[in-house]
Amino acid sequence: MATPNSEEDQRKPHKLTPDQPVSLEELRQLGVFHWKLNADIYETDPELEKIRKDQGYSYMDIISIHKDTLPNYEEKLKRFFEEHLHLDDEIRYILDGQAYFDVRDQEERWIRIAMRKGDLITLPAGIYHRFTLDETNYTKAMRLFVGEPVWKAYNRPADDSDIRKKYVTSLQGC
Ligand code: KMT
Ligand code: NI
Repeated sequence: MATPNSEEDQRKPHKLTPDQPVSLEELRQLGVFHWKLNADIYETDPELEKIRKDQGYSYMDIISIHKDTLPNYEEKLKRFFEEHLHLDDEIRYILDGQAYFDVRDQEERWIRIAMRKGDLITLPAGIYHRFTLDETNYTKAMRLFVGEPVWKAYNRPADDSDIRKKYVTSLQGC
């Protein structure tokens, strides 16, 4: 993990010097949860089945993010990298390739989360975040959702929205 802030190529690691690693515990305090699974068996994986059942992730689809497979690739990647939030949790499971999710911490710093094959992550509703491919320019991800998916993104600033207020309140006392 690292903290990107510069105008440099978004696909680069953007680690601070010296590097400032962020623990999974710190991510949990932001409401971000992580599992490591075996992506080679995702179609039959009982561990994934259990998570889906326990969390109510009834919906799933698979998105392949590569210039030859994703319609409107450039435009979508640009949109994914704009700082935004959603009204629901964003749940992504990397099946192949790799990518970065950036999330804001309590002090507005960016935390860059390097996602590799087998990483499943949940970003809470109301957290400001963004997504980018890395220099390999390819990932395949499963998108999970509770009920019918809503992909709508609210670009920052969305500070007056109920979901943002609820999220900010949930951080207090951490
Ligand atoms: C989002 O809303 O940030 C995304 O859907 C990111 C791309 S899906 C791997
Ligand atoms: Ni998002």
